[in-house]
Amino acid sequence: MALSNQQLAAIFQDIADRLEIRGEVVFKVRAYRNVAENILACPVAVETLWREGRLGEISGVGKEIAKKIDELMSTGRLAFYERLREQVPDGVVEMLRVPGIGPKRAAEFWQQLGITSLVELEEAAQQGKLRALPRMGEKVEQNILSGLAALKRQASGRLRLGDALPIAEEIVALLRQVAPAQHIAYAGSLRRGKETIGDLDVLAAADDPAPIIRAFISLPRASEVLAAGDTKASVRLDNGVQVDLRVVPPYTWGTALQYFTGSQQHNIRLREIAQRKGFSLNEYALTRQSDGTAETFADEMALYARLGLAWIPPELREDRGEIERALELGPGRVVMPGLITLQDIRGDLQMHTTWSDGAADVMNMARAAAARGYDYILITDHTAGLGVVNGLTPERLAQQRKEIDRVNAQLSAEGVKLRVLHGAEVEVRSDGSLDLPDEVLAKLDLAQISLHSALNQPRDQITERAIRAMRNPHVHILGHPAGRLIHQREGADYDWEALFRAAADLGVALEINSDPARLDLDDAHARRAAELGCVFTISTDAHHPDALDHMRLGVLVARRAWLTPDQVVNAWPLPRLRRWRRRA
Ligand code: DGT
Ligand code: CA
Ligand code: CA
Ligand code: ZN
Repeated sequence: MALSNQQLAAIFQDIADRLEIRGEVVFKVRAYRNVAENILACPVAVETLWREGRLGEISGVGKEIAKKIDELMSTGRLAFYERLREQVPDGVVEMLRVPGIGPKRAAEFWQQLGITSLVELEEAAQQGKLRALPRMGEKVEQNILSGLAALKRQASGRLRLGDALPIAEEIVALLRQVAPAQHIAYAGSLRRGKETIGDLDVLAAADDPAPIIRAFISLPRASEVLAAGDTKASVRLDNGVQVDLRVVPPYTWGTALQYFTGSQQHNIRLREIAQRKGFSLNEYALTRQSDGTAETFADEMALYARLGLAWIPPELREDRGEIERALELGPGRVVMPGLITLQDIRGDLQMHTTWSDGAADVMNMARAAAARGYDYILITDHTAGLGVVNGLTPERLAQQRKEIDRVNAQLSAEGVKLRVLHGAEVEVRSDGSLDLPDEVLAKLDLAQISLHSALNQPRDQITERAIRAMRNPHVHILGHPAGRLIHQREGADYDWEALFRAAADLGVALEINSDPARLDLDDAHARRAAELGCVFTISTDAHHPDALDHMRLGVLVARRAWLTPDQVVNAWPLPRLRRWRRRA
């Protein structure tokens, strides 16, 4: 078993990490770290030194460590290390990769909160659970969340929509302070609402670009200026994301915004249309090829109109049929004018409270939702089958109903229009049976079902399982259908066509889960489901009042799926929702 110096050093480094997390005395931990460094710096293969009995020549290698190297070299294993790996979970060591987390913090998260993976760490930070620990506050949680986002971005090269959006908004707001009267907007895949973003594209209109460029390259979060010219610049942010800025003259705003919004496929189609009319099209102008006269456009609508097209919402610009629709409708019109918007949303149909793994009680979630202008919310705490959380039994559900009745009475006494509905996120067991008996389900205002376990079942089995669960007449919503986590976990391998046909047939709504890690269903699946006649819910799955703001992410997914309010159950007034509940 030949171990390279790097491999050996990595083992000792890992031993040091795990010992430190376990709370070992400092000098011992330092001894392993020193050895790891000295092995890396060693010009000779440690294996050679070992064969020649010269391990003592490596600085820091005493008797104890020499014995360990000997065991590793001769057997390829190290009993001490294997025991240590059982004692300290890999997921806890992985936390050290998050900027701002050292062994002490990792140990606290593990021992005080039972966190043993990055996924659990992220959930705990989002739910505001870390701030309960000593010397930790909201700021630390925010830093950990942005550190986690940076890690994920490194792994995939792309940032999740929910992580990119606040960053872009902050940049736009800061630039706007410099040039308050000008157009400033993000473009690119973010404006189209894609679920992941490669880089951020920011566009500004100004006669004098200099102050905007200066403000951009000195953004507090910019750690590196990649390029800075008279009208464009690029920076890298502290979390590794690249941001490109273009400043254009105001009279070309429409042409530039259209071009930099993309998608590339959409732009290619648009250029073809321009060429057929005898023009060339770029980010500056539409230019007549016969005589070179250039037309510029101050807004996008005018550009689309000049090409004979209706204006197309950015979320649809993927060359998935929107150009054909725009040609049919013609200039001055809008493609899918009824596309769902955040203002159409009247309620949120998935959230958790302190009854299971949420951070706030029913009343606080209700007040937070009322502050967002909603007419209703559905409380959907986990049922007991999920195991890991404080899940609801039929008895506790009955108690929860009483609390919800009290909250509703209080809200109505205060003149608040919001109503709290009683639901549950019911576990679908691996055979498709549900975690609550029918007579309990029947008492809920709406029942949502979710699969959290055995997501890797073969296609036929998991499809059958979900359909069996949806056949229960008390079931209304299938939560986060794929069960995917962006950058972390592929979803279930359904026969999607069969699943969607069954949902449409049974009148079960499919959730578009707005959690930044989920966005599930995704845009393509939701669009296909809609074609097959399904209806949807757009929910936040909030475990904390602040997470109710994720609704806009789900709405972006729904817009990319071409959905209208008529297809989204929680865009309906409460009486229509109640009628739908009693469907045959
Ligand atoms: P991303 O950043 O990978 O998430 O995707 P986008 O769509 O933001 O792509 P990006 O940042 O490379 O470029 C922004 C937009 O600029 C893109 O959507 C369309 C436009 N664009 C960039 N390069 C080209 C090009 O070579 N041809 C055309 N037609 N458009 C381009
Ligand atoms: Ca981009
Ligand atoms: Ca770009
Ligand atoms: Zn939960």
